[in-house]
Amino acid sequence: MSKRKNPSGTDNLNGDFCDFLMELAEYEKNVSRNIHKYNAYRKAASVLASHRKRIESGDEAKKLNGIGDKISKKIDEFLQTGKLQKLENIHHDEDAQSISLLTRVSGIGPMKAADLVKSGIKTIEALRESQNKLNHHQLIGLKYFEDFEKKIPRTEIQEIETKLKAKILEQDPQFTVTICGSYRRGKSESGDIDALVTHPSVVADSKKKHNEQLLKSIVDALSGLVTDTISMGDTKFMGVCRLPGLPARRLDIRLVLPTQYHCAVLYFTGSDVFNKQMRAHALEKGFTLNEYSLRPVGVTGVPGEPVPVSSEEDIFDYIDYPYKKPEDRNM
Ligand code: 8DG
Ligand code: CA
Ligand code: CA
Repeated sequence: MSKRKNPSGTDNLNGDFCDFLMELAEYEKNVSRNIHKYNAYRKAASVLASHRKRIESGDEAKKLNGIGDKISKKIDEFLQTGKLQKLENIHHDEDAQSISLLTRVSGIGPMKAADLVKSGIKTIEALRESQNKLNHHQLIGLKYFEDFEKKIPRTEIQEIETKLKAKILEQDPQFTVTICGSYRRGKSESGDIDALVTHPSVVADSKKKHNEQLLKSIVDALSGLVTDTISMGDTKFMGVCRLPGLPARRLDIRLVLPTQYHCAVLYFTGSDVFNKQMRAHALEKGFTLNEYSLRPVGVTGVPGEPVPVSSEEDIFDYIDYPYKKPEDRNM
């Protein structure tokens, strides 16, 4: 039996189903570009992962929230034959495989990947011969393709966090910095680094120019750690960082308003499945929650003014949702 864990840290007794559902999800996102099916497969995988009993039939699975007729039939097929014909077909579809491969390059989305495959570019080597077809982000994605495929060990992010905070706070001690994403959820490895920064001078009516300069001053302070810039605006830096002798890593830095900091930390901590669940709960309680604010929704359906939030716990409190530590948000 598999040793896969579910979010509550117990063994995932349905790990083999989750694996094929996640593979189907990726196919729907990258090849079919059907975001609804992508979400449906991921939701089903998440529900099965936290189900504390091995599922023994499609009918049994169907009783769970988020598993309908189609997925229940796939579970039966998998239980009876040990495989799924749909996945077998996908594995033998060369164009589908090429599209999936090219979407692994940072900056190449499903559309661009399909375009490239249509024009005969089907491998990373072929892409290296056709760099004129790529924009700045995609070129960096290609340059670091092998590095970006590697997971980042937690200890390495800890080291980057220490350096990042030291350099930013040295610039101005009024900055607040939080590394969010899977790292904040306590994962032992992460795909990239999601940093959030705020500063008292970032106010609702502050000029774009001011925020742009502030973000630039942060990135300048990180010279030596940051090696490439993918893009930089007034609220978001996308780039690359690396520690000496180690692979290059994707780093995003977002500059947010102090009043919106906790909503942003909550949102960018994720997981995105957890965010969806929490947003749905907020709606049931008459609130709308996003990366910026928590707002009551009036009877007319029009959101009101944001409620004041001074911690992540506040947000849970307002909507009567039992507080979950970041480590318990790994759905
Ligand atoms: P990873 O990098 O280790 O693979 O995992 P992650 O840190 O959970 O994922 P991420 O893609 O870096 O996104 C960071 C958080 O942002 C995520 O946990 C929740 C939030 N988020 C959503 N929806 C989306 C979305 O559509 N795109 C991105 N990039 N982030 C999202 O809730
Ligand atoms: Ca991340
Ligand atoms: Ca990210």
